[in-house]
Amino acid sequence: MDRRLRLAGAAGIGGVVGSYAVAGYSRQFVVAPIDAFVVRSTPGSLVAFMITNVGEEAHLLHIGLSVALAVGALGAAGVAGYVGAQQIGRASRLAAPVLGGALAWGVAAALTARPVLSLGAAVPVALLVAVEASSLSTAEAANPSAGRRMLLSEVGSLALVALAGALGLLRTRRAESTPAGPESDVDTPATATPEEMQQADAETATAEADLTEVERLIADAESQSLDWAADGLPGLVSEIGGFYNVDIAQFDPEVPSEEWSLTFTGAVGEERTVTFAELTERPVEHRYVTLRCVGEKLNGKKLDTAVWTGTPLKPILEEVDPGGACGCAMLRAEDDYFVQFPVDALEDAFLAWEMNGQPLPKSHGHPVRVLVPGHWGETNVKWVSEIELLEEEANGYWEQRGWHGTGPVNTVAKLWSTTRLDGGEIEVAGHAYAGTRGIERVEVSTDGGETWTDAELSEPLPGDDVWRQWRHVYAPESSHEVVVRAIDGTGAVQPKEESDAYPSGSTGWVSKQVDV
Ligand SMILES: Nc1nc2c(c(=O)[nH]1)N[C@H]1C(S)=C(S)[C@@H](COP(=O)(O)O)O[C@H]1N2
Ligand SMILES: [Mo]
Repeated sequence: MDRRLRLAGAAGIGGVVGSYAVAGYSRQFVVAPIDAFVVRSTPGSLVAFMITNVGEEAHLLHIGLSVALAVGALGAAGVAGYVGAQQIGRASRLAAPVLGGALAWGVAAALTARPVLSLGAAVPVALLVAVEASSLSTAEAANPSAGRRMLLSEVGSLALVALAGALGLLRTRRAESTPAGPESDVDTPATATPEEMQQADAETATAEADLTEVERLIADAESQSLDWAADGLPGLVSEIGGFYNVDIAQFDPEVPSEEWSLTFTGAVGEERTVTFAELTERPVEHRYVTLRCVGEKLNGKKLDTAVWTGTPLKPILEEVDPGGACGCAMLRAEDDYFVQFPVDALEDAFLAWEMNGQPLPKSHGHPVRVLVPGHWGETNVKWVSEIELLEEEANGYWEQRGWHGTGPVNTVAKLWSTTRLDGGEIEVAGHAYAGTRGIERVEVSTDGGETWTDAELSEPLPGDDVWRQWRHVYAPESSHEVVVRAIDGTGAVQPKEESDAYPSGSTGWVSKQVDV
């Protein structure tokens, strides 16, 4: 029994590591579908608790569980093969690894639907079962060198695990550094058809033609950024690599542009499917748009801005003649994410395929995402695939889990940095955002909220859904509490009353104790 458990552990780890070596940290990794299942079956209240209290590290928990489940499944396959072969009879030295490997292959292929890549999981399982079968027979033969051979095989396995791990890491890095697109997709055949090449050319061409315009917008944002002492804060346009990320799935969908399409279904005059080529031929616009996640803490950093390139959704929507009694639509995506939304609120929505002049990175929805001005991050559906016009309201993914995140964002002024300047003065700085209401003023109090002074603000960037930077420098007299609040474009002061992110977004004023 003990031996079998050890074999299961070794074969399971070998299989998972082997799969990682060939697939990297992608959707083809055996752990990915298990993780999707784990995430899907986690109760909403637990997810909300994790997001607000544990944060990003919570991912480690479900990924850890999913890896353990994958090890268990592949290990069980290996042991089943081994035991099965023993039942059959004497031929177990050959039969065991073949059977064990085949079962592991079946498990991996069933999970990932990638028969060839599943060999990466199956081969190590077969090898480890083979080692066990042969060590058992040598042990039975009381071979004096059996102990040494066992040790050798253990050291050998460890080395293989390390090698496979390195391979997988390399593969993951490479997949991340190449912009997500046809070239980084495993399934793309090596020889592209003429249409495919044209398609790829068109995509690069739009990227190039737009570059100057986008570059100008990025340069404008740079020159309008406040000149502050603060270190490590985003500019008015966030770097792609620093742009926050929120995904329901740990493994992002991989959707080549030429395989992408958006279908309008449900209560429409006529069902209609738009391809990537059709979409990018429509009138192109570049917009500064800020996104903020409803699940972030009051002074959290799930707030970023990019220059997005895309086309307005409204004209396309009008072409399909939308109907439906509720005046609402369900937006669906390739990762089985879905958001329900009033059609009116989609009036100003945007279908974006570039971010800061680059094709959308995989993690931000490649090839096309929705941007809805002024609404919480969750409405900005990535990898969007379907817009269904509904007759009746229905809950979206997060709404099913108790969140109220489809409405307009709350007003917030972040206090992201407190810097002691050389002269002994203190600079406080951050970003402020109020969606389409815009930021009118930011006020700072250095006496715990008794008196308020206007902070310096960056010039507003064009667009109706962009943050602003604020900064205030003062000479402290004694230890004190600094508080910051924003006033939006309608004149409303950011509400003082404090609440957690769950379910409607955090509220309150950010404050910080400063000791001098
Ligand atoms: N398809 C899909 N779209 C999605 C999500 C997702 O998990 N899947 N997350 C949403 C949430 S909660 C937020 S806050 C934003 C984050 O966008 P980003 O990852 O590009 O910053 O995307 C939204 N769109
Ligand atoms: Mo979010």
